Amino acid sequence: MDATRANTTVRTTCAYCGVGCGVLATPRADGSVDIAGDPEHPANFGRLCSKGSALGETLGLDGRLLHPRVGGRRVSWDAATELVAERFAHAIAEHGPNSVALYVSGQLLTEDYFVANKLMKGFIGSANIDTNSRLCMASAVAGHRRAFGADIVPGTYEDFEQADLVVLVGSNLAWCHPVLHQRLMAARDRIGTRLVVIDPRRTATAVDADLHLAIEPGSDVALFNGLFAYMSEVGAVDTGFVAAHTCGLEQALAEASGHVADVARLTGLDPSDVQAFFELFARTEKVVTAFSQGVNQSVSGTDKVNSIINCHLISGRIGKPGMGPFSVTGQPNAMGGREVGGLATQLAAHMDLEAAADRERLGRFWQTRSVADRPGLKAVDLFEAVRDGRIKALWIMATNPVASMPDADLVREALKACPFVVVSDILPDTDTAKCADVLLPAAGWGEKDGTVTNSERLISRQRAFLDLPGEARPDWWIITQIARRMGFTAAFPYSKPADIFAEHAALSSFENDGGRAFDIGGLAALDAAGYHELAPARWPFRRDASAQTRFGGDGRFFTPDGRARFVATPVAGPAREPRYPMVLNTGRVRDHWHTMTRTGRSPRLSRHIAEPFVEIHPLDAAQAGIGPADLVRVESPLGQIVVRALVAATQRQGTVFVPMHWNGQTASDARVDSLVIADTDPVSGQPALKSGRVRIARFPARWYGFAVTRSSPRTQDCDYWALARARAGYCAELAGLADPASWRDLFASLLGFTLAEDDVHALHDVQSGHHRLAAFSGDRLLGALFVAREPVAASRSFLAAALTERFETPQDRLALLAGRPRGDVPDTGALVCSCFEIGTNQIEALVRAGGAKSVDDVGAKLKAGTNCGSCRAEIRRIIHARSLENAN
Ligand SMILES: Nc1nc2c(c(=O)[nH]1)N[C@H]1C(S)=C(S)[C@@H](COP(=O)(O)OP(=O)(O)OC[C@H]3O[C@@H](n4cnc5c(=O)[nH]c(N)nc54)[C@H](O)[C@@H]3O)O[C@H]1N2
Ligand SMILES: Nc1nc2c(c(=O)[nH]1)N[C@H]1C(S)=C(S)[C@@H](COP(=O)(O)OP(=O)(O)OC[C@H]3O[C@@H](n4cnc5c(=O)[nH]c(N)nc54)[C@H](O)[C@@H]3O)O[C@H]1N2
Ligand code: SF4
Ligand SMILES: [Mo]
Repeated sequence: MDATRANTTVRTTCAYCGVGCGVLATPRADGSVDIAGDPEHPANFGRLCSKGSALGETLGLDGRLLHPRVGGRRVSWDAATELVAERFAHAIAEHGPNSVALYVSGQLLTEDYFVANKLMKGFIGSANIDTNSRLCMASAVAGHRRAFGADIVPGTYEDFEQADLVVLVGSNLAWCHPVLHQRLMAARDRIGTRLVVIDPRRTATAVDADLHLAIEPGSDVALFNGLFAYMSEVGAVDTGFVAAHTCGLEQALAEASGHVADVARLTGLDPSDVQAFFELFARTEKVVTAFSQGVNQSVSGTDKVNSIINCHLISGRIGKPGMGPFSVTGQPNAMGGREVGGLATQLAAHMDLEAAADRERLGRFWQTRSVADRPGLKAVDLFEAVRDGRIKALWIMATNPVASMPDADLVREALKACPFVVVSDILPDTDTAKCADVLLPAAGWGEKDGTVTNSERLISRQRAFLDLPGEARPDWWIITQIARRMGFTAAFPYSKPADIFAEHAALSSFENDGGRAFDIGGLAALDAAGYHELAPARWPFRRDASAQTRFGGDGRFFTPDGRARFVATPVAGPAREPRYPMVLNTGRVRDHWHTMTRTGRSPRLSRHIAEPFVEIHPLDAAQAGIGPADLVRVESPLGQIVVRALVAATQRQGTVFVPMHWNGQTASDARVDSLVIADTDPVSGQPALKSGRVRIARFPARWYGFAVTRSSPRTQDCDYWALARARAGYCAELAGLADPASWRDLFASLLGFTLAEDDVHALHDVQSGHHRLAAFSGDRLLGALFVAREPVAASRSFLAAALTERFETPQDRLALLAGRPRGDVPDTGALVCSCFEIGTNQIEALVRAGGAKSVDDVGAKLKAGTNCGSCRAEIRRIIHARSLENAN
């Protein structure tokens, strides 16, 4: 490290979710980095969640891509960029601009995103650039544009704190936006905010709700249409606002039915719950309705968004303190991507691809005649075009579509069939990077500089606090080099992110008389120092400095007549597929991020949930003959995966939930998107990632195993495996359909080396099928394997900790094989609090001993739940379960 960096604290922004928390990062001389929340950042005021707090554990360089590679061989940057430019130019010359494509990401910084979009839509002259935001925010964008005439999020996080009622629709806020959730819960403690959660699953977020509506998947439109009609009937209408600032009320109301009985039937809810929700919503003025992927990722995603907005427009509850519809964004720069026009259907700075005046304006600004004049291919269509040969050259940046796109095996096939695939990533071996002809090493979080925009339109700086490793380069630099080599030198003169930001800001106010909501002209004159120092700034940030915190409160919208639109949202029936009777719901867990390329490297984050799973209602599990912790085959018309059964009444009957995180490096067959058919919303093109159709069956494992190993285990001899990082090595869950010829050989192959007789301790009970093996080098454990006929019951945390201990006596080694913690090493159980590494057993013991009656008591005694707060709902669940037990 550059010595000047050591011990210097840098203000930056978290690499993960759209809450956009400010982070203080302090690199140390030993290569570690201390991470703390930034007390001055207005998104988090010093808080961080478990993922943010563990950012320091994800920065190591092992496994990083540090040099450009062509066909697997290291080449110079000159050679790599020349090749990419030449192949793209060649495809364009032969087959036209629409024969090339870019697939980018809401995890790029605004500056990266801006130049990628400029290259494609302004100079190559095609709009074939789409982004993983198509899988994430496209329905929200389309819904905003239909209702408001522009992609605006009207409110701010403060509204969550000022509301009397917060309705969370298809949002697991406690796990996915934990710091915003914490702000909400803190406000609730002060002012008694009512909380309604609408989610088919009883999530950690739903546990805390006053009312949880475990809705039939996909039926949100029926619920909000019902609410809309009810509000009209009971007169919860702001007639002045509706008359002066909206249009389309009658047509929209004609589509909606407010009969509670109908709504209950369509949504699968109890009529009294529906009634209670309608009454509460109608009578509460200060309501925030926040929504996320349970809304967006649906064939009716855009209609869901508009059905929610309709309820806010009719009551005029928008753009005022404590009220409004609020789209919670996923990725750190989901919003920035929308500002630069990252979607194939938009132009930069919120200009409209389909409006000639906007295209001409952009051409004037960029001094180009090549502005794309028709929308490009949306993600699902784009990979379809790659597969059928229409796309000859594809460049993927900062996203892993072979793991995250629906019909993911088809995406892999498409990449294999494509004549030229370029991938810019920080890792060489993601499922997608493995399909690349050219790999370009990108700079990662902490190494790069730029800006991101969070859910509440706050633009914050991400700042570098580490040197660029190897030959890694920031994405904007890579794109700029290739643009120049394609002949666009004058249009890509950038030497630093500040140059790009200045152009982006200038474009936003170029010929903008207030008709375009996105205007940050007030930041266009920042010089390099001003950009370096830029404090979090909310848009709009106009040149005339007129302040505006929210949109819509003044009744002004961005449609041609300035009025907001009610949109009629018809109710669609659920699709049925008798051979695949269950609905496959997918999403996130608390401590992992997407395809695990970063959080998978953190031992701490890997302990909360260490294995891919399928959550099944007990009755469905019983019917399929699946017991707790069995392995399950989840099958769809597209393929199958094998994951662990989590049998729980939190799941709605007839539906299962599988997390999206596990990839080809962390599990044998757990890429859930290989099961999901690529059905899309007709308006937004966003895929329905929460409503696959599947059937489930017990995976007929002959044996189950659990192993800990010091180095990465070789799992090729196991039919099922899932890996997680541990403090000093790895944990592996294993299973096989047939016994191996020798358990010792299987163990040796797992460890990857031949074992000397003396180094192995083993216990075999052939009768019961229990086998336990451990290999030592001196007093250090190299690895251990526990095998059983049923799911292995040994304590994972105890065995993982054994990798860090010394085994001096034969008794110590025997105790390990017995699977028993030694007296001095208590078994902490499954991890609950990642920040302080507190497990279930510790919390249960405290509660059982009468030492804690509340989450705060647990915090006072064990510190659990007192830092990021992400685990408070789980602690509450443990206390609740124990108190029931004590009562019985
Ligand atoms: N820990 C963690 N946090 C993250 C991420 C991560 O990977 N890990 N990713 C970030 C990103 S990019 C995003 S987009 C956000 C996503 O944040 P969320 O949208 O909150 O997360 P998900 O788990 O995808 O889905 C939310 C909920 O939608 C529910 N749902 C499914 N179908 C329906 C339905 O038909 N109606 C309703 N009302 N609900 C339904 C699911 O049961 C699920 O609990 O999280 C961000 N934060
Ligand atoms: N079934 C199902 N599928 C889903 C979802 C779901 O809920 N269910 N959610 C969808 C949603 S909302 C989203 S947002 C997507 C997310 O899906 P992806 O975008 O595929 O997820 P990530 O794993 O975050 O991929 C980011 C990639 O960028 C790399 N990377 C990290 N930093 C940098 C950098 O600075 N530069 C470059 N060039 N690369 C970098 C990482 O190593 C990683 O390979 O998944 C979607 N897929
Ligand atoms: S809530 Fe957590 S993941 Fe999201 S930005 Fe804040 S610290 Fe990062
Ligand atoms: Mo997302």
